[in-house]
Amino acid sequence: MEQGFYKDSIVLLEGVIEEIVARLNVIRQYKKVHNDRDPIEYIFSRVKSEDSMKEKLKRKGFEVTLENALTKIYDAAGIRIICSYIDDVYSVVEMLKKYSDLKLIKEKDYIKNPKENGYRSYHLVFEVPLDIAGEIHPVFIEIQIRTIAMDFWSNLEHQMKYKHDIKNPELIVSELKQCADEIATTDIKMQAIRKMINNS
Ligand code: 0O2
Repeated sequence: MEQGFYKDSIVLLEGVIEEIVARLNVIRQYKKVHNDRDPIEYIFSRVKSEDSMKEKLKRKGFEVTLENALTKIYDAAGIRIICSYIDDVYSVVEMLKKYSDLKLIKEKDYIKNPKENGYRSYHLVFEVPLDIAGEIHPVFIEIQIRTIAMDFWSNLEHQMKYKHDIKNPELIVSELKQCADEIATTDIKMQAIRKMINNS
């Protein structure tokens, strides 16, 4: 088997993703059979690419080593949960925090406190005790939870990172910021309309 940057730790990173996605899917099924609303629309997951990990280690001022990738950077394993409504985002956050074996390492509410560029999302980092044949391996995982609209925006904004020859970057940044604010208003309105429909 070809050994990349993550070497045999790739098993831990893929394992932690599988474990958390499986837990989430059980809750979703459980809600469905009990006629309860499933707050999740889609779940995406990935192990951070080697190039992106090396770039992030350098950006954060760490030596490019596997040890640092697994202990200093928390998103080698990542899950993104996409919800329809802002309320759903917060209910997924609460759902995840109920797992008593997961240790919450970092929490950032970029919905209540958006980044200057307009980025909105809820980030949680957990340390997961991955049980492999009775041996416990602590593994970090970053979980990003956001609405469909926030996801649409951040995917487009993310493309800016990889384009270095953009004409009019100031215009694009300000257009994106305006879109982020409009999207936030629409997210709030959509939720209010849904409540009105449910209550009527
Ligand atoms: P990539 O290429 O998406 O993986 P910090 O707490 O600031 O020291 P960190 O890990 O940068 O450290 O935390 P943060 O702010 O929670 O960001 C983690 C990830 O969130 C990023 O990973 C992005 O995936 C996403 N993210 C954060 N800010 C933005 C933003 O402004 N725009 C977009 N599109 N995504 C963002 P990476 O490794 O930086 O990038």
